[in-house]
Amino acid sequence: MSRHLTMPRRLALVLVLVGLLGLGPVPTQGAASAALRFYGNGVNDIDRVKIRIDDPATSGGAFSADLGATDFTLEFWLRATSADNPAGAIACGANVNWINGHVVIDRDRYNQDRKFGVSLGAGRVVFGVSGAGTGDRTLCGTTSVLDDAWHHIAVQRRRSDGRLWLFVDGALQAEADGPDGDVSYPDDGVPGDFCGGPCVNSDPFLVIGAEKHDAGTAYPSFAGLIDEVRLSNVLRYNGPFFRPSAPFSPDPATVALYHLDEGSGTLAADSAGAPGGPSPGTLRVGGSPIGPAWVPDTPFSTPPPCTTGCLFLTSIQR
Ligand SMILES: [Ca+2]
Ligand SMILES: [Ca+2]
Ligand SMILES: [Ca+2]
Repeated sequence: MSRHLTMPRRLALVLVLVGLLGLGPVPTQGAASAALRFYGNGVNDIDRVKIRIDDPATSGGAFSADLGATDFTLEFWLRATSADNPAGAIACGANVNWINGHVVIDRDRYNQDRKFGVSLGAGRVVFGVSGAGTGDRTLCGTTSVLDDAWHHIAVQRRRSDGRLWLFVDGALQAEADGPDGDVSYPDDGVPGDFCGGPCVNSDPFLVIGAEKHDAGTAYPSFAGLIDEVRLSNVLRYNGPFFRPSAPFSPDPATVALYHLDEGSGTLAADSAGAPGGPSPGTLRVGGSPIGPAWVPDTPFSTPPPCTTGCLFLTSIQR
Protein backbone atom coordinates (compact mmCIF):
# COMPACT_ATOMS: atom_id res chain seq x y z
CA MET A 1 0.00 0.00 0.00
CA SER A 2 1.26 3.43 -0.86
CA ARG A 3 1.36 5.90 2.04
CA HIS A 4 0.04 8.51 -0.36
CA LEU A 5 -3.61 8.50 -1.18
CA THR A 6 -4.60 8.20 -4.76
CA MET A 7 -6.63 11.06 -6.19
CA PRO A 8 -9.97 9.23 -5.90
CA ARG A 9 -9.19 8.35 -2.28
CA ARG A 10 -8.21 11.96 -1.53
CA LEU A 11 -11.46 13.08 -3.06
CA ALA A 12 -13.36 10.58 -0.94
CA LEU A 13 -11.57 11.78 2.21
CA VAL A 14 -12.38 15.40 1.39
CA LEU A 15 -16.02 14.51 0.88
CA VAL A 16 -16.14 12.71 4.24
CA LEU A 17 -14.60 15.75 5.99
CA VAL A 18 -17.01 18.07 4.23
CA GLY A 19 -19.84 15.90 5.49
CA LEU A 20 -18.51 15.95 9.04
CA LEU A 21 -17.98 19.69 9.01
CA GLY A 22 -21.48 20.19 7.79
CA LEU A 23 -21.05 22.69 5.02
CA GLY A 24 -24.46 24.14 4.50
CA PRO A 25 -26.51 25.30 7.49
CA VAL A 26 -24.13 26.14 10.31
CA PRO A 27 -25.40 26.88 13.80
CA THR A 28 -25.24 30.58 14.45
CA GLN A 29 -25.86 30.53 18.19
CA GLY A 30 -23.72 27.72 19.47
CA ALA A 31 -20.42 29.11 18.33
CA ALA A 32 -21.13 32.59 19.68
CA SER A 33 -23.17 32.11 22.81
CA ALA A 34 -22.83 34.94 25.28
CA ALA A 35 -24.81 36.56 28.06
CA LEU A 36 -24.50 39.77 30.06
CA ARG A 37 -23.26 39.92 33.64
CA PHE A 38 -24.56 42.86 35.68
CA TYR A 39 -23.07 43.87 39.02
CA GLY A 40 -25.84 45.88 40.65
CA ASN A 41 -23.80 49.08 40.73
CA GLY A 42 -26.99 51.14 40.40
CA VAL A 43 -25.34 54.56 40.06
CA ASN A 44 -24.33 57.10 37.42
CA ASP A 45 -26.41 55.59 34.60
CA ILE A 46 -24.01 52.61 34.35
CA ASP A 47 -24.20 48.81 34.58
CA ARG A 48 -27.31 48.51 32.40
CA VAL A 49 -28.63 48.20 28.86
CA LYS A 50 -30.81 51.10 27.69
CA ILE A 51 -33.38 50.78 24.91
CA ARG A 52 -35.03 53.99 23.76
CA ILE A 53 -38.84 53.88 23.61
CA ASP A 54 -39.62 57.56 23.02
CA ASP A 55 -37.85 60.68 21.80
CA PRO A 56 -39.48 64.06 22.53
CA ALA A 57 -37.05 65.63 20.05
CA THR A 58 -38.69 63.83 17.14
CA SER A 59 -42.37 63.64 16.33
CA GLY A 60 -44.24 60.54 15.30
CA GLY A 61 -41.32 58.18 15.72
CA ALA A 62 -42.33 54.57 16.26
CA PHE A 63 -40.40 52.60 18.85
CA SER A 64 -40.98 48.90 18.50
CA ALA A 65 -39.89 48.14 22.09
CA ASP A 66 -42.56 50.46 23.51
CA LEU A 67 -44.80 47.73 24.95
CA GLY A 68 -48.20 48.32 26.50
CA ALA A 69 -50.52 49.70 23.82
CA THR A 70 -51.52 46.08 23.14
CA ASP A 71 -51.37 42.83 25.07
CA PHE A 72 -47.75 41.96 25.76
CA THR A 73 -45.36 39.27 26.93
CA LEU A 74 -41.95 40.16 28.33
CA GLU A 75 -39.58 37.25 28.85
CA PHE A 76 -35.92 36.58 29.51
CA TRP A 77 -33.51 34.24 31.22
CA LEU A 78 -31.60 35.05 34.38
CA ARG A 79 -28.97 33.38 36.55
CA ALA A 80 -28.04 34.92 39.88
CA THR A 81 -27.48 34.28 43.58
CA SER A 82 -29.26 35.42 46.73
CA ALA A 83 -25.94 36.69 48.10
CA ASP A 84 -25.78 39.19 45.26
CA ASN A 85 -29.49 40.09 45.49
CA PRO A 86 -30.35 40.13 49.22
CA ALA A 87 -33.48 42.33 49.18
CA GLY A 88 -36.27 40.92 51.33
CA ALA A 89 -39.81 39.90 50.50
CA ILE A 90 -42.03 42.35 48.69
CA ALA A 91 -45.56 43.01 49.96
CA CYS A 92 -47.49 42.45 46.76
CA GLY A 93 -50.94 43.87 46.07
CA ALA A 94 -52.49 47.10 44.83
CA ASN A 95 -49.22 49.03 45.03
CA VAL A 96 -45.94 49.84 43.25
CA ASN A 97 -43.74 47.88 45.66
CA TRP A 98 -41.97 46.11 42.81
CA ILE A 99 -39.54 49.05 42.73
CA ASN A 100 -38.14 47.94 46.11
CA GLY A 101 -36.83 44.63 44.76
CA HIS A 102 -33.62 44.24 42.79
CA VAL A 103 -34.79 45.73 39.50
CA VAL A 104 -34.20 43.48 36.49
CA ILE A 105 -36.38 45.16 33.84
CA ASP A 106 -37.31 48.80 34.38
CA ARG A 107 -40.00 50.59 32.36
CA ASP A 108 -40.77 53.03 35.14
CA ARG A 109 -41.77 56.69 34.74
CA TYR A 110 -40.68 58.71 37.74
CA ASN A 111 -43.84 59.72 39.68
CA GLN A 112 -46.01 59.29 36.59
CA ASP A 113 -48.47 56.62 35.46
CA ARG A 114 -48.30 54.09 32.58
CA LYS A 115 -45.30 52.07 33.74
CA PHE A 116 -44.17 48.56 34.67
CA GLY A 117 -41.19 46.50 35.67
CA VAL A 118 -39.76 43.24 37.01
CA SER A 119 -37.66 42.81 40.14
CA LEU A 120 -36.60 40.22 42.74
CA GLY A 121 -37.62 40.22 46.41
CA ALA A 122 -36.62 37.35 48.70
CA GLY A 123 -35.46 35.74 45.48
CA ARG A 124 -38.95 35.66 44.03
CA VAL A 125 -39.90 37.29 40.76
CA VAL A 126 -41.98 40.44 41.20
CA PHE A 127 -43.98 42.10 38.41
CA GLY A 128 -45.69 45.46 38.75
CA VAL A 129 -47.87 47.60 36.47
CA SER A 130 -49.44 51.04 36.86
CA GLY A 131 -52.25 52.19 34.58
CA ALA A 132 -53.19 55.73 33.57
CA GLY A 133 -55.26 56.58 36.62
CA THR A 134 -56.51 53.00 36.79
CA GLY A 135 -54.45 51.90 39.76
CA ASP A 136 -51.40 49.77 40.50
CA ARG A 137 -50.81 46.05 40.92
CA THR A 138 -47.72 44.10 41.96
CA LEU A 139 -47.57 40.31 41.59
CA CYS A 140 -45.13 38.02 43.43
CA GLY A 141 -43.75 34.64 42.41
CA THR A 142 -43.69 31.74 44.82
CA THR A 143 -40.19 30.25 44.63
CA SER A 144 -36.70 31.71 44.78
CA VAL A 145 -34.89 31.83 41.45
CA LEU A 146 -31.59 32.86 43.07
CA ASP A 147 -29.82 29.48 43.06
CA ASP A 148 -27.14 30.31 40.48
CA ALA A 149 -28.98 28.29 37.82
CA TRP A 150 -30.65 29.64 34.70
CA HIS A 151 -34.38 30.35 34.94
CA HIS A 152 -36.84 31.44 32.27
CA ILE A 153 -39.08 34.30 33.40
CA ALA A 154 -42.19 35.39 31.50
CA VAL A 155 -44.68 38.10 32.47
CA GLN A 156 -47.79 38.93 30.50
CA ARG A 157 -50.42 41.64 30.49
CA ARG A 158 -53.80 41.79 28.75
CA ARG A 159 -54.69 45.34 27.83
CA SER A 160 -58.49 45.03 27.86
CA ASP A 161 -58.87 44.23 31.54
CA GLY A 162 -55.31 44.55 32.81
CA ARG A 163 -54.99 40.89 33.75
CA LEU A 164 -51.42 39.90 34.67
CA TRP A 165 -49.58 36.58 34.63
CA LEU A 166 -46.17 35.56 35.98
CA PHE A 167 -44.43 32.34 34.86
CA VAL A 168 -41.17 30.84 36.12
CA ASP A 169 -39.67 28.00 34.06
CA GLY A 170 -43.05 27.55 32.42
CA ALA A 171 -45.00 27.25 35.69
CA LEU A 172 -47.73 29.80 36.40
CA GLN A 173 -46.79 31.25 39.81
CA ALA A 174 -49.15 34.22 40.02
CA GLU A 175 -51.98 35.95 38.19
CA ALA A 176 -54.23 38.85 39.09
CA ASP A 177 -56.62 41.47 37.79
CA GLY A 178 -54.46 44.56 37.26
CA PRO A 179 -55.05 48.11 36.09
CA ASP A 180 -56.79 48.46 32.71
CA GLY A 181 -55.85 50.35 29.58
CA ASP A 182 -52.85 51.59 27.64
CA VAL A 183 -49.58 51.49 29.59
CA SER A 184 -47.27 52.26 26.69
CA TYR A 185 -44.95 55.25 27.03
CA PRO A 186 -46.99 58.34 26.04
CA ASP A 187 -45.74 59.65 22.69
CA ASP A 188 -43.51 62.64 23.37
CA GLY A 189 -44.27 62.24 27.07
CA VAL A 190 -42.64 64.87 29.27
CA PRO A 191 -40.44 63.42 32.02
CA GLY A 192 -40.89 64.92 35.47
CA ASP A 193 -38.30 67.02 37.24
CA PHE A 194 -37.21 64.37 39.73
CA CYS A 195 -33.73 63.35 38.56
CA GLY A 196 -31.65 66.39 39.45
CA GLY A 197 -33.51 67.86 36.50
CA PRO A 198 -36.03 66.29 34.14
CA CYS A 199 -35.71 62.48 33.92
CA VAL A 200 -34.87 62.61 30.21
CA ASN A 201 -32.10 60.02 30.54
CA SER A 202 -34.21 57.45 32.36
CA ASP A 203 -37.96 57.80 31.74
CA PRO A 204 -38.07 57.25 27.93
CA PHE A 205 -36.04 54.02 28.07
CA LEU A 206 -36.64 50.36 28.70
CA VAL A 207 -33.72 49.44 30.95
CA ILE A 208 -32.30 45.94 31.44
CA GLY A 209 -30.27 45.05 34.53
CA ALA A 210 -30.66 48.11 36.74
CA GLU A 211 -33.02 50.55 38.47
CA LYS A 212 -33.17 53.22 35.81
CA HIS A 213 -33.20 56.45 37.84
CA ASP A 214 -30.39 55.62 40.29
CA ALA A 215 -32.85 56.79 42.92
CA GLY A 216 -30.97 55.35 45.89
CA THR A 217 -30.36 52.22 47.94
CA ALA A 218 -34.08 51.71 48.62
CA TYR A 219 -34.38 50.80 44.92
CA PRO A 220 -31.60 48.27 44.33
CA SER A 221 -30.37 46.99 40.98
CA PHE A 222 -30.03 43.41 39.81
CA ALA A 223 -26.68 41.58 39.98
CA GLY A 224 -26.27 38.49 37.85
CA LEU A 225 -26.61 37.17 34.32
CA ILE A 226 -29.33 37.96 31.79
CA ASP A 227 -29.82 36.48 28.35
CA GLU A 228 -32.28 36.10 25.49
CA VAL A 229 -34.76 38.94 26.08
CA ARG A 230 -37.94 38.81 23.97
CA LEU A 231 -40.74 41.37 23.76
CA SER A 232 -44.01 40.32 22.12
CA ASN A 233 -47.26 42.15 21.38
CA VAL A 234 -49.44 39.16 22.21
CA LEU A 235 -50.11 36.87 25.17
CA ARG A 236 -47.67 34.02 24.45
CA TYR A 237 -48.75 31.60 27.15
CA ASN A 238 -52.28 30.52 28.04
CA GLY A 239 -51.14 27.96 30.59
CA PRO A 240 -48.09 26.06 31.82
CA PHE A 241 -45.46 25.39 29.17
CA PHE A 242 -42.09 23.74 28.71
CA ARG A 243 -39.42 26.38 29.05
CA PRO A 244 -37.61 27.17 25.81
CA SER A 245 -34.80 24.82 24.83
CA ALA A 246 -33.19 27.07 22.25
CA PRO A 247 -32.86 30.75 21.38
CA PHE A 248 -36.01 32.40 20.07
CA SER A 249 -36.61 32.99 16.38
CA PRO A 250 -38.51 36.09 15.30
CA ASP A 251 -42.18 35.73 14.36
CA PRO A 252 -44.86 38.34 13.55
CA ALA A 253 -45.63 38.89 17.24
CA THR A 254 -41.99 39.57 18.15
CA VAL A 255 -41.46 43.31 18.52
CA ALA A 256 -37.92 43.14 19.94
CA LEU A 257 -35.46 40.30 20.44
CA TYR A 258 -32.04 40.48 22.09
CA HIS A 259 -29.93 37.34 21.83
CA LEU A 260 -27.09 39.13 23.65
CA ASP A 261 -24.53 37.14 21.70
CA GLU A 262 -22.37 40.09 20.60
CA GLY A 263 -19.67 39.13 23.11
CA SER A 264 -17.96 42.54 22.94
CA GLY A 265 -18.72 46.20 22.44
CA THR A 266 -21.67 48.28 23.61
CA LEU A 267 -24.43 47.22 21.18
CA ALA A 268 -27.22 44.83 22.16
CA ALA A 269 -28.75 44.24 18.76
CA ASP A 270 -32.48 43.77 18.22
CA SER A 271 -32.97 40.95 15.72
CA ALA A 272 -36.78 40.96 15.67
CA GLY A 273 -37.13 42.69 12.31
CA ALA A 274 -40.39 44.24 13.53
CA PRO A 275 -42.19 47.25 12.02
CA GLY A 276 -40.93 50.42 13.69
CA GLY A 277 -37.72 48.64 14.63
CA PRO A 278 -35.05 47.87 15.26
CA SER A 279 -34.89 48.94 18.90
CA PRO A 280 -31.22 48.44 19.71
CA GLY A 281 -29.93 48.48 23.25
CA THR A 282 -26.85 50.36 24.37
CA LEU A 283 -24.61 49.03 27.12
CA ARG A 284 -23.76 51.71 29.66
CA VAL A 285 -20.57 50.26 31.11
CA GLY A 286 -18.83 51.17 34.36
CA GLY A 287 -18.37 50.60 38.07
CA SER A 288 -16.31 48.18 40.12
CA PRO A 289 -16.57 45.43 39.08
CA ILE A 290 -17.22 46.84 35.63
CA GLY A 291 -20.67 45.96 34.34
CA PRO A 292 -22.32 44.88 32.28
CA ALA A 293 -19.68 42.39 31.15
CA TRP A 294 -19.99 39.91 28.31
CA VAL A 295 -19.63 36.35 29.57
CA PRO A 296 -19.49 33.06 27.61
CA ASP A 297 -22.60 31.52 29.11
CA THR A 298 -25.95 30.32 27.79
CA PRO A 299 -29.22 29.11 29.31
CA PHE A 300 -29.26 26.25 26.84
CA SER A 301 -27.48 23.16 28.06
CA THR A 302 -26.92 21.89 24.57
CA PRO A 303 -26.30 23.90 21.42
CA PRO A 304 -29.40 24.43 19.30
CA PRO A 305 -30.12 21.74 16.75
CA CYS A 306 -28.82 22.17 13.26
CA THR A 307 -29.89 20.31 10.19
CA THR A 308 -26.83 18.54 8.82
CA GLY A 309 -23.36 17.57 9.84
CA CYS A 310 -23.29 19.20 13.26
CA LEU A 311 -21.61 16.30 15.04
CA PHE A 312 -18.07 17.65 14.64
CA LEU A 313 -18.96 21.25 15.54
CA THR A 314 -20.95 20.10 18.54
CA SER A 315 -18.11 18.01 19.91
CA ILE A 316 -15.56 20.83 19.80
CA GLN A 317 -17.93 23.28 21.46
CA ARG A 318 -18.09 21.17 24.57
CA1 LIG B 1 -58.54 45.33 35.71
CA1 LIG C 1 -45.34 55.68 22.84
CA1 LIG D 1 -27.13 34.98 24.42
